[in-house]
Amino acid sequence: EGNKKGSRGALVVLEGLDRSGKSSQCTRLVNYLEGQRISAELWRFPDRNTDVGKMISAYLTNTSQLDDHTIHLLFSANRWEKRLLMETKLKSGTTLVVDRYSYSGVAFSSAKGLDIEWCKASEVGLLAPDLVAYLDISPEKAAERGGYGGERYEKLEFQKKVAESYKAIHDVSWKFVDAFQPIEDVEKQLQEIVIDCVTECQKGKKPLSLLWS
Ligand code: 2DT
Ligand code: MG
Repeated sequence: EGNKKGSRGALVVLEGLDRSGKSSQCTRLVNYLEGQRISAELWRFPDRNTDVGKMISAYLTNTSQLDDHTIHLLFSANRWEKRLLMETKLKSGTTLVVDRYSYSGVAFSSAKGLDIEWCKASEVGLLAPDLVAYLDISPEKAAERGGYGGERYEKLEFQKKVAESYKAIHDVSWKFVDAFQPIEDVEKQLQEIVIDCVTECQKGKKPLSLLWS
């Protein structure tokens, strides 16, 4: 792994509304990749373990109040502080399966009314994913699954705005997966999409690129 020139791991991002199944699918995907003898790690943003992540967590649990721009920049900072490690891991041949990334950053902040271009600016220069898989489910169906916690943003009305934001920022490279299917069907589709991407990156002909492109 990672010894052939240019060979590297893939940066795979799962996006979607709350309760779309991202976290379960990320876990299943990493297990699958490991079963295929592919070195893989599960990452998630926000990473609540860092100092910045603790500020984010306090905001999400309504323990602290922050200006919309301020929290947006903290979410970005939380990715910037992980950027170097991310690059090191990818170059050493490890595939990263990431539960939310810059797209959540832009979708959630712009759903609050912030300008999309302003939201993107703090993400420019972060590593661009090799694949974005969007777990597609309507806000209503996601809400019916229950299990919204008490966190900020976990409300149907706001999730509807986030769904609109995702529609505004997605591009043709995104893979949309119907997330209302049985969990095993979603899992199978993701495996097929992801294995191709991992194989391409292993071949070493696809250099890492940067957001926002
Ligand atoms: P989780 O429920 O996945 O822990 O996310 N969010 C996330 C943002 O507003 N901006 C970001 O950059 C990221 C990564 C989405 C907690 C909430 O944080 C939102 C839901
Ligand atoms: Mg959540």
